Amino acid sequence: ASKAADANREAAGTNDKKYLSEPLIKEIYTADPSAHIFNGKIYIYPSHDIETGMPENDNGDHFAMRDYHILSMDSIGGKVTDHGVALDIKDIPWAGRQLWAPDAAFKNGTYYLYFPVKDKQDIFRIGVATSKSPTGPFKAEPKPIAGSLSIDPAVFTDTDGSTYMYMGGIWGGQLQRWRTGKYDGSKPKEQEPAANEPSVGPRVAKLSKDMLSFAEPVKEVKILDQDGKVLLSGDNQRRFFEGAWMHKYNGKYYLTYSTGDTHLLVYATSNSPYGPFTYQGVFMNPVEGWTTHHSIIEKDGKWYLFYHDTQLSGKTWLRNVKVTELKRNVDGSLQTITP
Ligand code: FUB
Repeated sequence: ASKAADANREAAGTNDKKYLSEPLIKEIYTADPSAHIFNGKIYIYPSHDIETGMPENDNGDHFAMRDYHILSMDSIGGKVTDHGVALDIKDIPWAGRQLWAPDAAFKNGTYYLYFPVKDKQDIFRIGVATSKSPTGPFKAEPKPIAGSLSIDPAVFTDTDGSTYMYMGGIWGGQLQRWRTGKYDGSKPKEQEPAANEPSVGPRVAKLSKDMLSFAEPVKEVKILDQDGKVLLSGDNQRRFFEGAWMHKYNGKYYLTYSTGDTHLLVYATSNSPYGPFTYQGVFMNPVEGWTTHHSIIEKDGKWYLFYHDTQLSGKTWLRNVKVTELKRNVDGSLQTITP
């Protein structure tokens, strides 16, 4: 199967569906792929999954990753290169454990790698590291971004040049512990608001020109149903769980995210990057494995979804990244992919 996939990979620019559902790389386990195009080339910033023997629990302790490898390819279906270790947890001065889903951006001639990791008090914060190359090595700033919280940074640059970071994830991602604006570690780790209370929204903040800090206080993003009511915490087929991504299409902002314990990728749209967003529907049904995490890019007039599943290992904490085409209907709505 691997040889067949490699043969397909060599066939330049193939959109063969079988190839597109193959793991992009089989030598290491990778997850949470944040894809970007820099200088016409596709770069993927994934988590690097490893076996650590940590027990599997709702807090995500079994995701105990320690470094990042960046992948690149010239085209969808092209050869995938693993550029080796780009940042190691031992080189992040404030880090404790669990290097989770990263993202990247390019501005001012510099590449920025944004990453969530627990600090030495076991609280997730988001850090930033810089490099002159999209593949690193990256040098981490001495402290986390002031005001940052939780996990899964997704960095989006709008058509006017403003850059925003979306972030957050509940349960092991700790976002539910920030409801008062301060971290509250007193409650059980997976405790959400009551089922009939508003769900916990992802957070957003505009980045400063230097890309190393927030230009404004972090705000909660509201996700509403078609009647304009905030999605409830008990609505776990639709409420935000983790893994936000942002893209813009025909002037509209598309917030895409995972529903976590119901394993869906869903989307909501708005006329503003701050929202409120209105829930629209599911665009990907559950993959193999507990987590589902994605990114979306446009390349040569087509849209692609990068995602992961557990095809190679069958273990939820040892994942592999993949890519497939994301199609839209004429009204801009996303077609549903069944992996
Ligand atoms: O990879 C660790 C965590 O699993 C990510 O931060 C989440 O989005 C989920 O994919």
